[in-house]
Amino acid sequence: MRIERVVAHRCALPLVRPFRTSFGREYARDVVLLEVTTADGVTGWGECVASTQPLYSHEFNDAALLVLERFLVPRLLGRDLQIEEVPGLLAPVRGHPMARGALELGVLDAGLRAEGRSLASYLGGVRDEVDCGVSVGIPDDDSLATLLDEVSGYVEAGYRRVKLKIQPGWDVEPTRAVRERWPDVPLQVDANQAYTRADIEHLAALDEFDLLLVEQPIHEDDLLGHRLLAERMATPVCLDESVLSAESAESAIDYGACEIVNIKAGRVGGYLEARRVHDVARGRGVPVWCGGMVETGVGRAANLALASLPSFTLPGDTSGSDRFYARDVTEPFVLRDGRIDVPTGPGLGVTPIPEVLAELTVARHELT
Ligand code: OSB
Ligand code: MG
Repeated sequence: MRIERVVAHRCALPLVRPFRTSFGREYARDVVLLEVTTADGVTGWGECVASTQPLYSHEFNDAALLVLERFLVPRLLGRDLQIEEVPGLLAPVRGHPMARGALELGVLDAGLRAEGRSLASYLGGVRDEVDCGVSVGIPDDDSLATLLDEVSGYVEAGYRRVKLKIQPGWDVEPTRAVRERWPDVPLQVDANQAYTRADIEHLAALDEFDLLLVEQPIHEDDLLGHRLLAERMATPVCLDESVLSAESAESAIDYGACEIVNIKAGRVGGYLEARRVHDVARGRGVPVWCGGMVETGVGRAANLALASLPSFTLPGDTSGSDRFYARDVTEPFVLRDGRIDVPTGPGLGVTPIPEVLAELTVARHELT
C-alpha cells in the first residue's frame, strides 16, 4: 500500500465526570485522530492517546503533532509498504511512542480494510468478546460516599473488575470501604508512580483486601523498588508506565519487578509492539491485561482487538464508551453482561461518524 495523505483531526470530548488521578484532573479529552489515506483511496484511522499536558508521560498532543508532521509521516509518505514494515521505518525516531502508535494504527486500519480483514484476526485474537473492567478516579470532593456511589453504578452496570486510583492519603481507607461493601468484586489499585521505596510497608497494608494487583506504585525508573515491593507484598505487582517495549517488559519480568503487565499500545509505540509485549509475557507465563487511555471509539476498538489475544486473562480497562463519553466519535461500545464484543469488521471495524467528528473537531492539520 502507498500512503498518500495524513490529516490530523484534533477533537475535544467532554467527559461525563472529571477523571482525577495522582498526576492530574481532566474534564475533557483532547484527542488527535489521524486519517490516513492510501493511493487506492482507502482510509484508515488512528488515535493518539497523549493529552494536552505531559503528565502521564513526557508526551503531549502539540508535540505529537509536530513530531508526526516533521519526522514520522515523511518516513512513510509515498512509499510502497507492508504493515509489518511500519515499526522499522518509524524506529529511527526515538521516543514519542504515542505519536508513532497513532500513525501505525492509521496505516494498519487502512491496510486491513483493503484486505477485508479485522484487526483482531490480524493480531491473533482468540476471543470474540472480552471481560471488561473500569478505572475509578479519585473523587473530586475526596469523599468515600462519592466513591462508593460511583463504584455502585459500575457494579450495577455489570463491570467484571473495579480499579481504584490511589495516591498517598487516598489508599487504604477507600480500598477498605469498597472491599467491605463488595466483598467479592475483583478489585485492584493504580498509583501512577505516586509512592517511593519508603512506602513499601505502608503499601503492604493493602494485602488484606485480596486485590488482583497493585499497578505502578513507584516511579517508572525504579525497578528495584518494585522488586523489593513484590518481595514484601502478597498482592502481585503490575507495571504500566515502566513498560515501554517488549525488551523493557522482558527485563522487568526477569528482574523480578513485575508479576503482571498492563499493555497499552500507545505507551509502547503501537499495536505490533504491544503484541510483542504480549508474546514476551506469554513465554514467561505472566498474565497481561489491556490498559486504557480514555480512548474514543477509534482506540477503544483497537484495544478490544488487542485484548482478544490469549494471555489477556485479566479484565482490562476496556470499559463501555459511556464510562467517559455521552457522545463518542464512533458508534458507542456497549457492555453486555460485563463484556464487550470484539469488532469483526475490516480493520478497526468502526469509523468516526462524519457529522459527530465535525462537531467535536477544534482544529484540522494537513500533515502531508
Ligand atoms: O494509568 O492506567 C492508567 C487513564 C489515563 C492515563 C493513565 C491511566 C488511565 C487509566 C485508564 O486508569 C482509564 C481508561 O481508559 O479506562
Ligand atoms: Mg496505570
